Amino acid sequence: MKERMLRKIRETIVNMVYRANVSHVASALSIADILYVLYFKVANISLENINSKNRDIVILSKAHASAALYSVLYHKGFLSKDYIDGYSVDNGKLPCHIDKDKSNFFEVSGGSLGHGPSLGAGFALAKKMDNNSGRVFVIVGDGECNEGSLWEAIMFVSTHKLNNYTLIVDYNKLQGFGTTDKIICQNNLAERIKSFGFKVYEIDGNNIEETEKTLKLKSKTPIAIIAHSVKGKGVSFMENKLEWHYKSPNEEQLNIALRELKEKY
Ligand SMILES: Cc1ncc(C[n+]2csc(CCOP(=O)(O)OP(=O)(O)O)c2C)c(N)n1
Repeated sequence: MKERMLRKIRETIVNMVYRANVSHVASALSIADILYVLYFKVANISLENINSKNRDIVILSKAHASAALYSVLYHKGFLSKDYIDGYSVDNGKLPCHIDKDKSNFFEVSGGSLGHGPSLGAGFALAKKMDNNSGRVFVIVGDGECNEGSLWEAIMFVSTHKLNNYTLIVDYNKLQGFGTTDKIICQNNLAERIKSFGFKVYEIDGNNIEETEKTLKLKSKTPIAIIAHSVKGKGVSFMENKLEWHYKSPNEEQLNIALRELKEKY
């Protein structure tokens, strides 16, 4: 069955990036499915409970892919259209990288890679201390795993046995200037994270059913999900193409992308 929302989310992403003439469209398309599953099927976050301490927390640490988060929050009804129209334009409501003060639905600010995992660890520890049941989901890129601060967070989460913490690695094998294996190889990521006492799953991060099933699992230990994904997923000429980390589509490319999305989703 086609999940129409996946098309809408992607259409909004490519339109936003085109209008603002900014980078990171492929990074956003890579995590559109994960964010959709989190906000529409798994995470306990709603208009009603947004100010409650007991709700879940979702942190997009690879915040350069903010267009995906903004699009999902818009389609979920958490952000109004004027936010989307004001993405990365003068006096607009949404900056390219996430600014937590712009909406209650942004958990943390982001842009400098490697900070989300530790911020998430703080939320997870606080939830444990408060005896509250909420879970914390942190999404990082595979290139972001090069950051030492990510490993500090993993050690902290493991020491404090924060089993309400789930790290999701968007493993699309590309980063800004090359393939992840050539820059700092992350091939044995699952074994390394496992060695810190995490329960680790490897999934297809663009498969909705598998992603939903895995994100709903609970464990006595912290969880990490290595989500194998395709950078640029859904637009053939962007898929697995390094240059689409930085390029923005022109009008012709936008129209081809929108046509393709209509066919696929
Ligand atoms: C600390 C830090 N160093 C460098 C950058 C610049 N930068 C932005 S995106 C990016 C590549 C990230 O790659 P990855 O985490 O694999 O994400 P994806 O490929 O999904 O975009 C880099 C190096 C940054 N934002 N923060």
